[in-house]
Amino acid sequence: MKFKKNSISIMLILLTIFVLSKINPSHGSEITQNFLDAFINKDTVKMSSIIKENKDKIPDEIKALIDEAKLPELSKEDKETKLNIAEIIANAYKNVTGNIEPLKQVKKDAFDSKLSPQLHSAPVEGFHIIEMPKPSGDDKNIFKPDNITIKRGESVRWVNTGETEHILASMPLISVPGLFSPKVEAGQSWDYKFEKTGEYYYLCFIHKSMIGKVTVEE
Ligand SMILES: [Cu+2]
Repeated sequence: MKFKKNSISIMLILLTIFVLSKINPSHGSEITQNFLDAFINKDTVKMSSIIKENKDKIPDEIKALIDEAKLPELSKEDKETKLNIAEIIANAYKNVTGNIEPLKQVKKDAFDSKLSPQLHSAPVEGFHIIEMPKPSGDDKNIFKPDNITIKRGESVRWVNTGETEHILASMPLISVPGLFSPKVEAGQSWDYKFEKTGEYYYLCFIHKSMIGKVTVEE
């Protein structure tokens, strides 16, 4: 628990630094802009009061930012900035109202935006195969494929075809929980049978940018 709390506060600090370095004066509506001004001035009292005064409108503000982030003409950097701003507002909204749903949605969308298009995977001899290959050239460690849809009751086998070890874990907050592998050494594999439907968001505990998703349908 302590570890989680620490890593969440470190994430928030990193996010804050990142957003502060990217902010330009043209993000969203007046409410969003006022909130960002308060955020830049580290005026937490004002941030809370903006959320309180506009409680009913905030989920739509967040949704608008997410929709803007999906516009195809936006650069990757602008997309990330929009989603980061949405996350900060959603986080403040959660703190004021106790409603965590908008924050979950932002985090899911931010995660989804980093994945390849969803693939309807076909099992081979009872397993959907996801490789963890050796990084080549500029490539980082990845799950390949990183975004598959399977049926309930089916199994996935993660095969480490690379040279370094990996540990798979469900993302807190946004994932159906349950994925947590032991160390998967080079040349080894790990199997998991999906008994529950839903969206499983996961990452490698060692290489945090190594992410994947398994969607389990009925
Ligand atoms: Cu890894």
